[in-house]
Amino acid sequence: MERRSFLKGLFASGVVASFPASTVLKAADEQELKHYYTKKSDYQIYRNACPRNCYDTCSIVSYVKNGRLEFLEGAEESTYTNGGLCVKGNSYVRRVYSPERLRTPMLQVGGKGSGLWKRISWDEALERIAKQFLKLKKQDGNLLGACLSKYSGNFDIMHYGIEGMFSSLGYTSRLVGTPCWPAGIDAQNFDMGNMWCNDPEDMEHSKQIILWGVNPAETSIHSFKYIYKAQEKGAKVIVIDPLFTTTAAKADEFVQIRPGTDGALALAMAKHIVEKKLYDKKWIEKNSHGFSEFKEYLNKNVSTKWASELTGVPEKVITMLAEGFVKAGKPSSVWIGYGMQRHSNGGSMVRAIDAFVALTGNIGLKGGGARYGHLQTWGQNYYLMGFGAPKGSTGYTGAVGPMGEFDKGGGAKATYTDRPLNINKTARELLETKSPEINLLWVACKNPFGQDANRNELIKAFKKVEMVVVADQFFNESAKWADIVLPVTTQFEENALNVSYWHYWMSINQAAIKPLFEAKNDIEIACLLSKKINSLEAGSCTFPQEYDGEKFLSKEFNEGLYKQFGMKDYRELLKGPVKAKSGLVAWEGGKFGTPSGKFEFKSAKAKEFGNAELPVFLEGRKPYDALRFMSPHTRFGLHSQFQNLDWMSQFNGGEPFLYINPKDALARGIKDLDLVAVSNKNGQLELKAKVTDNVPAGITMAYEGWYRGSYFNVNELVDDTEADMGKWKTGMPGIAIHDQFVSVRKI
Ligand SMILES: Nc1nc2c(c(=O)[nH]1)N[C@H]1C(S)=C(S)[C@@H](COP(=O)(O)OP(=O)(O)OC[C@H]3O[C@@H](n4cnc5c(=O)[nH]c(N)nc54)[C@H](O)[C@@H]3O)O[C@H]1N2
Ligand SMILES: Nc1nc2c(c(=O)[nH]1)N[C@H]1C(S)=C(S)[C@@H](COP(=O)(O)OP(=O)(O)OC[C@H]3O[C@@H](n4cnc5c(=O)[nH]c(N)nc54)[C@H](O)[C@@H]3O)O[C@H]1N2
Ligand SMILES: [Mo]
Repeated sequence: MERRSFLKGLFASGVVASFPASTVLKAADEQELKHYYTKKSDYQIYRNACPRNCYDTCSIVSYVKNGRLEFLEGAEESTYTNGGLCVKGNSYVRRVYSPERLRTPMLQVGGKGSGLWKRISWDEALERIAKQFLKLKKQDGNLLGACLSKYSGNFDIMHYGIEGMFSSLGYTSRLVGTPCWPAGIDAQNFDMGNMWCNDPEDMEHSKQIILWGVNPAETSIHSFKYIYKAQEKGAKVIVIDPLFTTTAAKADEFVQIRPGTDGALALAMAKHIVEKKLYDKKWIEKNSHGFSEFKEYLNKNVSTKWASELTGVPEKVITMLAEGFVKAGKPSSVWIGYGMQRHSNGGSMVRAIDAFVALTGNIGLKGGGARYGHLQTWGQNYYLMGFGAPKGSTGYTGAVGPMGEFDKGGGAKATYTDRPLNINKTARELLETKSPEINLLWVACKNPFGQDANRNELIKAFKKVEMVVVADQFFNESAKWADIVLPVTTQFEENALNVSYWHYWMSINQAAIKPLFEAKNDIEIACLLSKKINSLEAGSCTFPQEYDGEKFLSKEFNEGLYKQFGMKDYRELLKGPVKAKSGLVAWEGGKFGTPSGKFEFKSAKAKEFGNAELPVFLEGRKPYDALRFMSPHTRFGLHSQFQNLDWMSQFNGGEPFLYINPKDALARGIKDLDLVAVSNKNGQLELKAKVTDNVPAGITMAYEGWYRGSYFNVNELVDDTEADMGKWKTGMPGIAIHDQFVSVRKI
């Protein structure tokens, strides 16, 4: 931020050359100094956006000179981005020009994992892939043997054209669901009828904020200014987390809880305010359904003593937390983190927290709410998804569910669909799916080896599939196990459109520079594949055959979107990001999207999906090894992205650590920075230990991520155990990423 405001000052004065660089900028390298001596008018300025899977989805302004991206700033028009980028955003220039970017299509001639690669032309790559699609169709009578693994490497709207490419080829197999937030999505849908939260910018009006299992100081830094503003106005900020996080360090109070027990805490808080008659009786009577049954459940099953034993939180703290939230007054808010629900009982924890917030009457208020996420601004046309399967295509007719087999029972049903496979069990699905087996896997915007469970099983799975295609910017471990690698562009080399699942801004992304090397964007690749496969066998693909980024982008807008954003033409976005004009307060007036139209303490829908009707306590997974292992997110990377850059590596030290409590370290003879082996039934990692009481005894932690020069992968230790919810709205249950256990020893 400092550097940005410095630059801003320089630009405001028009010319920079008068600054005595030697005194002010001692630390700046030559590359940086160049900017301080130039006029803003020397640059071509473009609008861009960060398309990564992140709350903040920043609006970017980029500065280009002689066709080269020189530097970036956060857009100032967005009050959320507010002119500043995070450490990752500021490293983008290096990402674009990274010497390690994939440059040309490649074929692994020695077979998967052999490391024997040959550079091939785009034409050869596409011909090989097209022929594999045609072979499978001929052999199986359908394209269910082709599978797409795509998630969140790039979350811009245009990239849904990758799914569109698959739909345009026929009915295929899809790894559906999400490893990210599904349990909480279902929970909020059961309770309120949608996942919908307020504009984060209104947190500044909150009288108290509980950050419950969320770490915005690392994962949503732009939200923090609103938290600080609330704090400055006297709001207490409380963090509930098993780990003493960066966010906890900035809070007024930190409540350290045993992982997976938050349901008990929230229910005990609910019981306490019901007992003390501190709940919002009027709101509950008017706007809720099933309160008396919930109250009965609390009376029979919940006590602060019971919750204290389970959670490790003293009874007094539980009652103070509950009373404090009510007494702070309205509006007060709870931000429920995605990290918290990655447990076998994650959905039930979110339901319990929702119930507590509802009891306090804080839902539906500006500055209030049980905040989780929203998709209110995602009403684009998804134009590239709409072309449909070629005439005569057949597909899946079986039950929709994990491991579901293609029903060959005569194809009695007239309608075909794609075959859904579970994204959280990718290895298992690739190995076990039959009739037909998966023999073409297309991986884009996804790094299964970095981010999916059962890494060692994935090696077998990738080897089993006849052809694996990985489209990426970098040679990650998924690429290592591919047959064909396709180099893709960064967002600065393509047209795109971005919205957030947290804030309410929409940003356009322009092609600021030409594609580097032979890289092509995913949608152009789809067009080229369409052209190629149709040339081999006419009528094989309905996807457009000519790429036109601007035209495709223009097709995303509709009247509803224009109305919501108060726009007449999408080109208005070229002047800067635009914020939605409506929907900024979730559930205003107590009108909910549930069958009863009320907040449902008692949800028939939850029962339909095999969950309890009420927000009840569900016990977490039993330990299967000595210490719990958690793998949360870090500010220096976004999943497997950014930490592979040389800049970030220099900045961050570039190596992973196992964080372990002094007690656990002492018991194992481990000293700070000793090399340790961390192992369990799934695999083993070797890394240095950091002995710290930021993690409590009994818990170890390593940040997820891919580090430069290594295939280090926390998912070596993570299995594919399911979360309790997610199936309804995302198609598959979530994954219990933090319910893992390990042994640790010095090596
Ligand atoms: N152990 C553990 N595992 C986790 C998590 C955890 O906390 N702990 N978090 C989970 C969560 S919350 C999530 S959301 C997932 C994320 O999992 P992924 O969606 O797989 O995550 P990324 O590493 O962000 O992106 C995947 C790849 O997309 C590539 N990419 C970027 N832009 C483009 C593009 O335009 N086109 C193409 N073709 N590729 C592109 C990147 O280079 C990267 O290799 O991970 C999950 N896995
Ligand atoms: N810099 C950066 N920003 C990111 C990302 C990134 O990788 N890097 N990823 C983006 C994505 S895809 C996501 S999903 C979000 C994730 O955003 P967050 O949810 O903020 O991040 P996590 O690190 O997954 O988890 C948050 C916290 O949950 C805690 N937690 C785990 N189990 C429990 C529990 O049982 N109870 C409680 N109370 N807390 C628990 C962890 O200790 C951790 O501190 O961030 C987004 N933003
Ligand atoms: Mo995520």
